[in-house]
Amino acid sequence: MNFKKRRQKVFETLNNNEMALFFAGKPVRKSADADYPFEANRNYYYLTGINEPEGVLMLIKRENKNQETLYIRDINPDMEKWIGRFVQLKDAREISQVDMVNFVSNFKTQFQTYLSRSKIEALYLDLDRQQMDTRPFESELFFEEINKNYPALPIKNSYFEVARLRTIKDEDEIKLIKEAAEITNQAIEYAISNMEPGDYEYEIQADFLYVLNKNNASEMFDTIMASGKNGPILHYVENNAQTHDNDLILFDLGAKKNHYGADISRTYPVNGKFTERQKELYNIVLKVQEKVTQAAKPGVTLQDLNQIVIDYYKEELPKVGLTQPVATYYYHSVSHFLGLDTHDIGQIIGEPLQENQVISNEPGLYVQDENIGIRIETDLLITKDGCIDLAPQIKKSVDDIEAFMNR
Ligand SMILES: [Mn+2]
Repeated sequence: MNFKKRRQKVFETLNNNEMALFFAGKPVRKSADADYPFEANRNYYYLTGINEPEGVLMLIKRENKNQETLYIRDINPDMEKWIGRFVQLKDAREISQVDMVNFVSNFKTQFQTYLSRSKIEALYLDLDRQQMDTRPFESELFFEEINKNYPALPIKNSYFEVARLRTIKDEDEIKLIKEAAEITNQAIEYAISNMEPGDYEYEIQADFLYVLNKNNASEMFDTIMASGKNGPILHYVENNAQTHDNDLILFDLGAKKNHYGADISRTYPVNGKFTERQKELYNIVLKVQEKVTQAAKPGVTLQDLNQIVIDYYKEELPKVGLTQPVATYYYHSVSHFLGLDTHDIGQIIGEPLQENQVISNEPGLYVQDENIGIRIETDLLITKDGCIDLAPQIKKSVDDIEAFMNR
């Protein structure tokens, strides 16, 4: 990964004598002495490649030079005996391609020196806020401290610029998403090979996870295995119901490896054969997914893509007896960005797609009265004049699915 090039792009958004800081964050306590599994702030990771807590990346733009310093967690030999080897200075230098790497215990002193003895005209912090009332991230806590102690220093927000950079994927990122899609494919095929009516959803999930673990991969997000009446619940993750003959089961899942993952949905007949009614509805969803793929290209917005689904459903659903408003049967939208985050950042409502963005294509159809939930999702790379499916190998036609499940 070319982390240096990414930082270069951040420098391009700074003026001379401006400083930008990015924080890795700290583990969040779960209960007693246990923390939630730690993952570094993704903007910090995106710019450094370091997935450890406590780190700080400092960028200072000067007239003739871009100065980069990375502060990593101090080595603690006692803790290393408990939780394993910490990233060392040399490792951090190699991974991040930052020449000046230091321990974070030196950060505050050096930061103070920069502010008092060198010209810093503004400070950029990565002020990521999705909702009014969530727990503040490290950057916001630092903002409060600076605001109090350096009231004359202008603070600016780098979040939107970095988010914008993250929407454009480089070759390495695309390769990793494709690899994750292939592991996802293998795991799905294993799970549906073993699946039969009467299985509990968690048993099918266990087969999926088995293949992920065998590949040293994990879940991109909590796996959804929603059979029968659970299908219409968009983010159903309990996965504890028993399946029945003639049920559909909706998978929404993805493998994640090296921080990148796939976001895939498929819908299967538990017994290996769609009923006529299931087939009829399934093919409507599949058809509209193709239409979205045909339309996805630079210049088009995600709202345009969603409108394709709504317009097609308005025309087709009444023909199959679904006469309520479309929103009764389809209550999400067809696409989001995908990257280090499943619902990746950087999406501005109404902004047209650009080359090298990666988006999901996931029309769904949910008929509660009939215990039917169908979603078919793949991931698209936007190209110069169209798009490429990053997971074409994951079967989705009725014929391909039935042939595979009954082979
Ligand atoms: Mn999705």
